[in-house]
This record gives sequence, structure tokens and C-alpha cells, in this order.
Amino acid sequence: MKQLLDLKKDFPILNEKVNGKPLVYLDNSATSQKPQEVINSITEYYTKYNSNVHRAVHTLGEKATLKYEEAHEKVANFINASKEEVIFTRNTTESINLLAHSLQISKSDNIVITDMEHHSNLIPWQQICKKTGAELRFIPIDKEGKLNLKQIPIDNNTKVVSVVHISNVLGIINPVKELAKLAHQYGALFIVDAAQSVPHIKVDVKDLDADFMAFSGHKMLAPTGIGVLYGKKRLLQKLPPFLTGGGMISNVTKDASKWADIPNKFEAGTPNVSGAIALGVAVDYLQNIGMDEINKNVKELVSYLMKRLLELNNISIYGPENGDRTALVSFNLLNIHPHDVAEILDKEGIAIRAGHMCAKPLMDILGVNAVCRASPYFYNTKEDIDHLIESLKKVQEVFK
Ligand code: C6P
Repeated sequence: MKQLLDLKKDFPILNEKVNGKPLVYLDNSATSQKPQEVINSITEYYTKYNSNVHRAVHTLGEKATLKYEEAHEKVANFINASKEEVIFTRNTTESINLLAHSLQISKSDNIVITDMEHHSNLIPWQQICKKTGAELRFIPIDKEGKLNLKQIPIDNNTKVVSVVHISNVLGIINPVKELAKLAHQYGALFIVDAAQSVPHIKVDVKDLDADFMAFSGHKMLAPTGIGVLYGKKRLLQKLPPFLTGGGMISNVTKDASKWADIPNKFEAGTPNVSGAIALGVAVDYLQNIGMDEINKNVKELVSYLMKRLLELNNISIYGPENGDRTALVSFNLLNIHPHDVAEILDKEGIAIRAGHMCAKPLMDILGVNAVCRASPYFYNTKEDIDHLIESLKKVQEVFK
């Protein structure tokens, strides 16, 4: 087991200087940094056994295939699924697009999402509704930013309920287990956008009773370009493929094709082999620390971040000040544009995100165009947060 103490040394980039200052990376909700083990696994693949998978009978091809299959197994164990229920995609966005295109939505259906969705769990549904004539409905949020569970617009025509697990703006942890139960009572499919939750908390698809779940490797120590779509076996078996071509068939004639078994049916073309293997290594790394430890540590950092932000004058914080939240805090400093805040922090070596967070409808509800967002991960420290707070005070001085 790895200890949480001083894990920064495992992440080479965290020794870098930015603008002459030691890097303080607080933009983990956008993408996490990568430990040396993950970086090594990519180098090892390309230097020792680079080869295509499921095609070659030579030694390299067999090794690559074995490792690629092993990665499915590791990810499956991580979320308590079985191997064939894990489909490798590019990212959360692609996973949700796959569903929106394959679920065969029709005019009489409605799709229920929430007011706090990232564009990736909004636009695919919006577009499919436009194309089919189905209706897109939203669970509203209350003044604190929590989902208003008394106003869920679900009925017997609801085909899909698709909800973000942890909001990338509010940090709120949504009650997905209860929502899954409700969706199923109405015969709807329940989808979880777990892009911000799988990196932070133990997510058990069986316990949640999610029908499908989407997440991205790059937010959980793996490289960019590898993501996951989990689906219940019986549903994936029935679902038609989104992309077609090589690697996803069992037979092809000039007139017709038969699909391969899951998950291959949904992994058309040469996949991101090194990315998938590296995701497996990232999962090993996280499990070596333990997801409960990671969750506890990040929650503590976020509470500390909240406490210290609240010490500042003229600050607005989005979402509840305490309660069921983790991963990040979004805020605005009065009369200072978030981009100016982020630019000045960058000069101090501090990386945060500023902007609409790919959640424009939520920005409209919050009544802002943009926010600042600080998002620690388990390798951050309270000193990183102290440094952020002192630098935010400097920003306020500059704009006084
Ligand atoms: N949010 C952020 O800075 P992709 O880009 O496909 O890996 O993930 C999309 C996505 C989907 N859902 C949620 C809740 C997300 O937070 C994200 C990605 C990043 O908040 C980049 S916009």
C-alpha cells in the first residue's frame, strides 16, 4: 500500500517550475497529472511490444492483446463490473455520444437530465432530441445548487435519465442511487456521468444499479484519449453499435455483417492500446493507495479550501458551503474577471481553471458568464491551498 504522504514525488511534472515558480497544480478536474508508473507503461509499450490487438498471432501482438484485455479486467474490477461490460472509448464525451446514437430514441420518448450537466451530457441528448422529436427535460436545482428532487419531470414516456454524479462546477455529489431507483420505477434507463466521481470516490456500478456509466481516464491519472463506457451486459448485448468497421465483427459478406461479442462490438477500429494499458496501471496506482483514503484526503483538502476561501472578502462561492460535495470549489472575486484571476495566479505558478466550465446553461442559472475553479487531487497539500489564498489576496490588491 502506498502512503498518502509526499506522493508528489511520483508525479514528475509537479517538480516543474512555471514562470520561475514551483508549480501548484489545482486544475485536476480538467485533467489530473500522471505518475511515473503510468508514463513508464506508455514508454514500455512503444519500446518493447508495440503491436495491434486482436489481429496478430506474432509474439508482440499476443502480448499487446493480453495487456489490453487485462486493462479491461482491471477497470471492470475497479467499478465492480465484469470484463465484457467495459468498453474503451476516447473519453466521457464519446461514451455518452455512443449511447445517444445507439439507444434508438423516438418521437414519443423524453430524456431527463439536470440543470447542472456538463455539455457532454447535454448536447448529445439535445441533438438526438432535435433529430427525433423527443423531448429533453431538466431536473431543476435549488438556491444552494442542489437538485430539486421534488421536481423531477419523469413519466412513463421517459426513456433515459442521465445525471452527473459530481458536478464539475458545484462539486455536489448527486444522489444517483435514489435517482436510479426512480428511473427504473418508470421503466427508464439510468446513465451516470461519472467523469468527476470515479477519480475521487469508490464507484460500484452494481450498488448504484446504473445501466450505463461514462468516465475519462485522463482525470484519474491515465493519459488523454482513453475513456470508458460501462453498460449492463444484457443491455449492451441488445444495443446496436455506434461505429462500425474493423475489429467489431464476427462475419462480413458484401451484403451484411454480424457483430462480435461485447465489448468488441463497440470498439471499432484500432483502439488506443497504450492508453488502455496505461489506464490499467493508473487503476493499480489508485487502488494501491485505496479509494477510501483518496476520498477522505480530497474531502479534507476541499473543506480546507472552502474554509480559507471564506476568509476572503468580496467572494462568491457556488454550491453549498458544506455537505455532500468534494473535488473542487468554484468562486468569483467581486468585480474581477475569472480570466484575470487565473492569469495572475499563473504568474505565481498556480494553475486553476477559469471560464464557463463547459456548463453554459448552469452559468446562466448562476447568473454569471464564468467562474474560477480550484480542484485539488490527493497529491496536493494544505500548503498548496495556502499559497492559492495568499495569491488571491494579491489579486484583490492589484484590482483594488
Ligand atoms: N470536464 C472540466 O474542466 P471529457 O472531455 O470527455 O474527458 O469529459 C467531459 C466531461 C463530462 N462530464 C463532466 C462532469 C466533466 O467534468 C467533463 C470534463 C472538464 O470540468 C473539461 S471541460
